[in-house]
Amino acid sequence: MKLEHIGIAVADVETTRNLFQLVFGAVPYKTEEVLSEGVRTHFYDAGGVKLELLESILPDSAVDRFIKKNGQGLHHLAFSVDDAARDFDRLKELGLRVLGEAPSSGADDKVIFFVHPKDTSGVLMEFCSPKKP
Ligand code: CMX
Repeated sequence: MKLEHIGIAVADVETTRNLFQLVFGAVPYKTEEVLSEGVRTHFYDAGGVKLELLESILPDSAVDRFIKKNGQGLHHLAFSVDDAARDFDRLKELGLRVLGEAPSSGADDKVIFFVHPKDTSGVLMEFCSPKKP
């Protein structure tokens, strides 16, 4: 099991970026939009694991719905796997509700998929593997 990043849904990304800069002197090493997920992502290196700030850029994106329902906060844990496509099929065969028809292209050069939080102890889990060259 390898934790790759922690996703945090933020309502006002500038406030959180300023906080991280003030508290840790940290700035994102990458900012990237993932239009298929309706988000802009801001990645921090937190020493062996990454933090991903998630800013909704489309109305009714998963993050927009999450913030409207819960407010900003911890959104998901992402685990690194060798081959997201293989694990997508494997977890589906185990009876878990994998979300979407297939893994998709995510931020930070990853192929990603999610499992419904109701099947994973209430924590939304992402599985990601490096994009093949
Ligand atoms: N963590 C824990 N529970 C969550 C959750 C989250 N992030 N998001 C939703 N839930 C819970 C809801 O509270 C709800 O529980 P109750 O039925 O007890 O109220 C249940 O899951 C269903 O949620 P919903 O609000 O009714 O439904 P949504 O339409 O928002 O769908 C989900 C939820 C997980 C299927 C959807 O958010 C999804 O497909 N997520 C995967 C994609 C994603 O999250 N993308 C954003 C990140 C992109 C990135 O990192 O690049």
